[in-house]
Amino acid sequence: MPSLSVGEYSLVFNMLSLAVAAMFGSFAFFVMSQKIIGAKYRVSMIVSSLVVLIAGYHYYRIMGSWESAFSLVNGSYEPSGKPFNDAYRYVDWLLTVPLLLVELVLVLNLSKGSTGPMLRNLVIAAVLMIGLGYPGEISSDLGTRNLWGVLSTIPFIYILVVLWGQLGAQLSSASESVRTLFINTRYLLIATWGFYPIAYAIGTWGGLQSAGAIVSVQVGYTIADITAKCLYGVMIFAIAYQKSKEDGSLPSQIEEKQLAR
Ligand code: RET
Repeated sequence: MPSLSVGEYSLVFNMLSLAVAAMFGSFAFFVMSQKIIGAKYRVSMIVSSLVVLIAGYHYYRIMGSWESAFSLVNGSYEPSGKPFNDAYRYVDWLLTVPLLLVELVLVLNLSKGSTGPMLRNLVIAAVLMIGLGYPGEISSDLGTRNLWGVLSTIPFIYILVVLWGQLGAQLSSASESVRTLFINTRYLLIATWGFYPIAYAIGTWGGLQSAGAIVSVQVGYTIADITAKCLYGVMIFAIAYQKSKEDGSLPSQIEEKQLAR
C-alpha cells in the first residue's frame, strides 16, 4: 500500500460510508415496497432486499479494513502494515451478482421452461467472471492482472449479451410504460456493469499500486455498486409496480375490487 494524502484517504472513506448508508437505506425501502406491489413480483423485491443487506454488511467491513490499513503520521496516511482486505468485495459480488441476475430474470416473468436453464448459465458465467477476476485484482504484476482481467471479460460479455437480448425480447410485448422501463434498465445495466472492468483497468494502467490507482479503483467500484444494487433495485421496483398495475394485482386495486363487490 502506498501512503495517501488526507484528501485521498478521506475520499475513499467517505465513499465507503455513503455506500453503507445507501445499502441499508435501500434495504428499508425494498422491504417496505413489497406491500405495495402484486404478489407475483414480491420475490424480486425480497431478492433486492437481500442484495443490499449483504452489501451493507460487506461495506461496513471494507470501511473497517480501510481504516485499519492506514495510520495518520505527520499529516499523511501511511500504511499501517495491516493488509487492506479486497476479498470482502469479491465475496460480496460472488453472493450478490447471482442474486441480481435472479431478480432481473424473475421480473421478466418468462415462461417456466426457459427461466431455469437461462438462470443456471448466467449464474455459472457470473461465478467464472468473479473467480477469474480475483487473482488479477490481488496481483501487482501487470501481465498477471491483464491475463486474469481478459479471462474474466469473456463470461462478462456472455452475461451482457444474454441479458441485453432477453430484455430486448420483452420490448415488443410490453406496454408503452413498461417498455420505457425495460429500455432504461438495459442502459443502466450496460452503464453500471461496464464500470467494473473500467475501474479494474484504471487500477492496472494508472500505475500499479500508486495512490491514484488505488483511490480510483475503490471509488469506482463503490459508485458502480451503489448504482448496480440500489438504483437497479429501484428500477426493478418500478417495473414490478407498473406490471402489477397493468395486470390489476396492486394490493390497492384488489382492495378496491373487494369493496366494490
Ligand atoms: C472484474 C475483473 C476484470 C474484468 C471484469 C470484471 C467484472 C466485474 C463485474 C462485476 C459486477 C458486479 C456487480 C455487483 C453488484 O452487486 C471482476 C472487475 C469484466 C461486472 C454487478
